[in-house]
Order: sequence, then structure tokens, then C-alpha cells
Amino acid sequence: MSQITIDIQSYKDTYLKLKSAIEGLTEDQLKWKAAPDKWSVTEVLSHLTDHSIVFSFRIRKLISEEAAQLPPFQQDPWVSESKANEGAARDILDVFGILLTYNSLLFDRLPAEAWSKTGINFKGEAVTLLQSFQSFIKHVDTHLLQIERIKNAYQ
Ligand code: NI
Repeated sequence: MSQITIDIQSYKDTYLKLKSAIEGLTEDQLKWKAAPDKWSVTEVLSHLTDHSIVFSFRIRKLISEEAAQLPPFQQDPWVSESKANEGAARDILDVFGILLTYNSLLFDRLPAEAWSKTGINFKGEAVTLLQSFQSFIKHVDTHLLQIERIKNAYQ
């Protein structure tokens, strides 16, 4: 049987990376938008937490259904219609962290074969639990770069 290495630590580290990315930022910096249609740091955090909610749903479908249909979500209206920028960045990050902990506990209980379970994404592509897990970590890294860009552009 082939061995799969699951890097749960990299998954858990996404919280600490985000926490350190926003450390020392003022309320104004956290809510500042380069343009009305661009996200603030708070909105990026909200998007990542929204994504984690969707990811949490997807992984449960992946482990419990045959060829699960993995739901998409409308990222921009989720942020704008939830008035995310009126929220507190630290509250949003707390929820992100709690979901990570909860999912990590689930991952620790999974048998190795669960990681190759496959679902179908909204593009019709087959995706394994492992790929979905790795994409989650990459997605956070992409948005960490965005947070750095927003911090640098702040005026
Ligand atoms: Ni995104």
C-alpha cells in the first residue's frame, strides 16, 4: 500500500500566518479599500473564513458520498452582502482558527484511504480529498500575498 503524507501542520499553520500578517494593523488599515470594488484586509479574512466554511462542507461530502458534487460559492456577494467590512478582523480570524481545529481533529481520525476519495467540482473535474486539502493551503497563501499588497498600498 502506498503511503500518503498528509501535512496537517501546514494546514494548521495557515491560522498563525494570517494572525501574523495582520499583527499591529490599525482599524483603519484593516478596513481600508484601494477601491470600492477591491477587498480590504478584513474582507480578505472574511473571504478565507467563507471559503473554510465551504471547504468544511466539501470535505464532509467527499468522505461520506460516492462522487460527491462539490458546491461552488459566489465569493464576492458573500463578502459584500454579509457586510464583512463592518466586522472585526480578530473575530473573523477566531472563527477561521476554530474551523481549522475542528477539521484537524476530523483529519486525525481519517483512515489513509479516505484521502483518495473523489468528488466532482463545479467545473466537472474529479478532485480527491487530498487535492482539495492541498488547494486550501495554497488558497490561503495566495491571499496572504494579497494582504501584503493591500498593506503596501495603504495610504
Ligand atoms: Ni480566494
